[in-house]
Amino acid sequence: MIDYQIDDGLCVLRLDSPPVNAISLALLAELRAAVRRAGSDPQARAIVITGGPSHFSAGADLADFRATRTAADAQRMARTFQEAFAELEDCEKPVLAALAGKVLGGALELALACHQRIAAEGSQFGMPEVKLGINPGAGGTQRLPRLVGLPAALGLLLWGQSISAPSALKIGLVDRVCPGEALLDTARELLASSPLRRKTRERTDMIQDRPANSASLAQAESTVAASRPEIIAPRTILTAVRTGVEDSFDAGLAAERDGFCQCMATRATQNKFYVFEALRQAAKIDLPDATAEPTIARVAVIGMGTMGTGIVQALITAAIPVVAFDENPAALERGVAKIRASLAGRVAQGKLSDARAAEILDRLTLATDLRQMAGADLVIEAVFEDLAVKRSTLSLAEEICSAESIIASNTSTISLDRLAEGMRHPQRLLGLHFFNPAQHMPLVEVIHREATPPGLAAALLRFAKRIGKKPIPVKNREGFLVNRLLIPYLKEAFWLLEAGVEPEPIDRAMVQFGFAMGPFVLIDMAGLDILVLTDAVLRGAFPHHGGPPEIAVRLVQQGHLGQKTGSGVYRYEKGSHQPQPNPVAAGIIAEVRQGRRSFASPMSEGEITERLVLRMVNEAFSVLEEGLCQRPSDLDVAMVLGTGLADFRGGVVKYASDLGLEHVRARLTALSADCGPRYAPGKLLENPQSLIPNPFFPS
Ligand code: T1G
Repeated sequence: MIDYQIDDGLCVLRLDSPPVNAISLALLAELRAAVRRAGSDPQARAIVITGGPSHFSAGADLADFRATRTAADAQRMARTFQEAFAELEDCEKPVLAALAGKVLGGALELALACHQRIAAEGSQFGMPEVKLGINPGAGGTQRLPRLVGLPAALGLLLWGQSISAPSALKIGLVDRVCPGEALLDTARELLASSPLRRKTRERTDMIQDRPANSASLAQAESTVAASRPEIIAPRTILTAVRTGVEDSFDAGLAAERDGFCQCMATRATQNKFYVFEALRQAAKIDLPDATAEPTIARVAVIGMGTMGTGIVQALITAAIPVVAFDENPAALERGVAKIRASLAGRVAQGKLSDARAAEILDRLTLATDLRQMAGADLVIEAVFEDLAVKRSTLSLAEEICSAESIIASNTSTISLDRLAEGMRHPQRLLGLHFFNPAQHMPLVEVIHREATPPGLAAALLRFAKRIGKKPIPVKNREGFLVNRLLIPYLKEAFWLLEAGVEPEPIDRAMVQFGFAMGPFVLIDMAGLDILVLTDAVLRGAFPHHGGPPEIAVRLVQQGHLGQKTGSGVYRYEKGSHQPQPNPVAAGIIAEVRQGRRSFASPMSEGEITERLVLRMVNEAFSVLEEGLCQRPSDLDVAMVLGTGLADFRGGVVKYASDLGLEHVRARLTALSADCGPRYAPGKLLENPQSLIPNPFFPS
């Protein structure tokens, strides 16, 4: 794990623990021993600590966290890192960190404890701990402010974003930037010219301006005040930083350890770790060897509506040549104009160069003649969500493209078996369900049927990874994973309206629960017509879902489809996405309530949350019972990536597991008595063992 080399008076210690040089406690102990050895090695005038070209290190080994069962374990872990890095800092010989690739979390803290730092071009520096719901535990909250000052340090610690090598040089995080291949030579030259042993912990020049410090801390307080109460890491970071600046380095270290322990004990942090792991698990798909797979080099997309346009942009941005077809030339123009505007926006933000933007657009061919798609290896159908429209498009595509081509539908709900009826080669139809906006949303449901040859499913899963998406393999069934849960949830929200609850408290409750937006703001964005259409498909397959949500049906009948028509459940000023009360909707809601003899009757936030979230939970357990995904955590990953459900909830299945499945079953049974069979718990909940064990700190 630590490669020890003496090279002309320099002791080079190289972290060597693939794939990302994660710093396990074992590696840390080995590093400590190696530094001690170099410290007394007469051949070594100075020490260089380095790693691999793509990863100096991804930080502390998250696998070690699984063994963290108690607060004492967490204390011990943080103290071990802190003491190891303090010993390194006290080394009698100059220690220089030669950094390349990713330098994250505990790895950056290791570099901060070195006396000097140089970086290869292309390196990335970050303290992502806050994204895992923890504060750094290896001295980062103390050394970072002392090296780069409070504003830069708080930015890195509270947001967890990575910065580039030039930015790191600018804030003083590193002392030099050089080409990767010159890293060791630059280290040698710097150690020869200035063999410094400057201890970051003793530096005060960047934190001695007390009024400036107070101003930075006060500004950070307001940021932290806005963060979710469940996620305490921003607060513990601020407490540790403030203690270290206003009291002492050692007091700051103690506050850092305490904060680390408090974070580790929270459910929110446990769930963030669960989602981190679940995401990596989801990527592990048993794929047959690629030899049996068709190559996908050229792609055709049929339909340049909202989804088609987003899919085309995602593909050409991922270096895939695309032929985009739409029978309506105006739709083609609108689509390409949208892509141009989106790319121009990224150029304006400095995220893309003009040349790259032009390169991306060059990969796009617009077609008004279907025959132009003949050479495509993959044809993606992204036309309107209607069975007949999709079927005729699929059979047209079959006529045009070769028998070897894969045909994929971007349907969000319709069974592929129904879409394949009438196709000449139905076995080559799969689902490739992107999420809106497709150019940004990471999730893709890759849907396979009984008849799907494994090689085709594998080819699409690999293809989705190739274009930078997070694919989840799903067995074909109406609604697949996300919409199977989301549509009943949205429908239930409309039933709460009928029952007398107002839209605003329902939306507020779901934002409070952890969704990026409430159900009505979401459906206004996606379109109420989509809800009515997809619900019709699900009702056909799952009659126990109950009848159509009447308020939604009436709004659609009267043309209130949501943002795209300026009004849905809410009203929208031209060019604004800010929801305003919609008197028309209020009128329809009152009429439907009257018809149901129900009146405005408030419901507590807890009741609203239980009603909506347990509706998804029950559907989730049906999905697991039907074996539609490889593992329960895949369903959680799909809901977190596909619906904006916050990762601190872990996902719908994890949430139920945290509530306790006995309790969930009892609540569902009670709700089914009031609301009907859509809440009746399924077989999987009949003998509920804990489905997803808690990663650490058993409750
Ligand atoms: N520990 C253990 N394994 C890790 C790991 C880590 N920190 N980071 C990545 N892996 C594994 C990952 O599970 C996968 O394994 C493989 O590496 C490739 O990862 C004391 C407390 C580094 C940007 O939060 O953000 O330091 O699935 O598929 O897309 O204060 O992984 O192949 O078996 O994600 O190229 C802080 C977490 C730790 C960084 C690479 N560090 N990692 O992304 O590949 S806490 C982080 C990442 C800490 C100190 C504190 C990303 C990546 P497998 P990958 P990638």
